[in-house]
Amino acid sequence: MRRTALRGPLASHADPPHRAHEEGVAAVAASDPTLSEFSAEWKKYQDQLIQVIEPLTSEQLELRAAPNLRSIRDIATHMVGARGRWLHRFLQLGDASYDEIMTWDRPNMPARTGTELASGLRRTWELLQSALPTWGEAELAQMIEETYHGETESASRRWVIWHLIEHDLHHGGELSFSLGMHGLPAPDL
Ligand code: NI
Repeated sequence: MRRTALRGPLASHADPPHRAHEEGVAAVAASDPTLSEFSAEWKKYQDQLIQVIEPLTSEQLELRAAPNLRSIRDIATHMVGARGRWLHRFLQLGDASYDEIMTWDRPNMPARTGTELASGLRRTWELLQSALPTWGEAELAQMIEETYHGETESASRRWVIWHLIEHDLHHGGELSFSLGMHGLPAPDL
C-alpha cells in the first residue's frame, strides 16, 4: 500500500496522514466489547479534559510550559480542530455546521474561551459517538481516500479511531503538564 505524507503549510501529524491498512489485522465489529470499552474509557478521559478546561479564564488559557511551546488554549484548540478534520472532513461525518470547527487551530482564528473549547470537545465527540454503532467490520476496515491540496491519502476508519485516541492522549499529556506546572488542576487518571 502506498504511503504518502502531507506537504505544505497544512502538514501536521494532526492532519489526515495516511497510513496504509495493515494486512492481517483482526477485524473488529462496532459491537465488539473491546471497541465498546475503549470508547467508554475514552469518554471518561474526555470528561476529565472538559472538567479542567471549561472553567479556565482567558489568562489561564494563555499559560504555557515555555515561551516557544503552545499555550493551554492552543493545545485544546488543536485537539478540537484535529478531531474536526478527521471526523468531518476525512470521514465526512456531520453536517455543514462542522465546517468551521475544522479550522479552529488554523492561523489567525479567534481565541476560544474555556466554554467554547469544552463545547468543541463535546461536539466532535458526538460525531464519533453517532457513527460508531453504524460501523461494522467492513466499514471499520474500509480504506477511505481523500484528495486534499493535490495529495491523495488513505486510511481505514479503524486507523482514524486509533489516531484520535493517540492524538487526544498525546496532547492531553502536554495539557496536563502545562496545567500542573502552573498549579492548575489536571486530568486525574
Ligand atoms: Ni497534534
